[in-house]
Amino acid sequence: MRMTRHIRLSRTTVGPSSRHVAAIGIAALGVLCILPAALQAQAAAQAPAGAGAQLVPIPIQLPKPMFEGTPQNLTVPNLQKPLGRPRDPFLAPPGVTNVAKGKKVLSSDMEPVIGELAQVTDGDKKGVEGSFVELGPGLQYVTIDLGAPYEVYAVLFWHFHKTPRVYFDVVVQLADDADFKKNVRTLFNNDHDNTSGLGAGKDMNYVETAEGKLVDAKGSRARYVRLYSRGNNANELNHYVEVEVFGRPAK
Ligand SMILES: [Ca+2]
Ligand SMILES: [Ca+2]
Repeated sequence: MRMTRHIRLSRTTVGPSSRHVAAIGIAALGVLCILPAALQAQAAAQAPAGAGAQLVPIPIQLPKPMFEGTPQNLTVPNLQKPLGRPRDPFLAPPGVTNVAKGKKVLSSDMEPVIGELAQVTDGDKKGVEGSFVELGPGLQYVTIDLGAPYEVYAVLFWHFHKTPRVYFDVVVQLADDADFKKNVRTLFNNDHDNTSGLGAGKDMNYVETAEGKLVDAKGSRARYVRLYSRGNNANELNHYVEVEVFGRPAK
């Protein structure tokens, strides 16, 4: 359901030629004019009351891809098929930006194997050596303190994109407190067998690319964002290139 909405939106309006960035804003406006009433209602429901129905693409800036084509020989179960084209624009109310940039990062591994926790929100999304932080083996998390409550529309993150990889038991949560005890909401969970004890998730495994993984947060109010993982198909370690949180200050 979470992926369906914006895919349907853009299929309705945007053909193959819409990949041009310049056309996105116009296309988004067009969407709202020609969408069937049901879809318009759906789009409006994504925005909080009083925000109006006009949604615009969130301002995503992607790093340079480090590899091309569909990864081969990845024997990972429950693996999402690559889209085979750029991800559709993700729509949110105007004024939504990456509010995680430069914000404080906490972790289950406060002394990373390689790099520093600050790299999770430093704006460097390059896939090269030196641009990711490496956390220890097994289940690890990073928590981003946004510093104040925000309406969160999307969480976009890159574990590693130097080579195609799949990170395991990826769980993304929002909460009102740094310990994740108050008002915890799970946005994404592909730990289908509940190895991590956070509950069994129904989301699929996916291959890391320069596009990152985008998770819909539906405008939920939160100050803290946490991402879990449990190693990857190449080793037992956990990595982060960058985490972006698209939101705006909560009223
Ligand atoms: Ca970074
Ligand atoms: Ca698992």
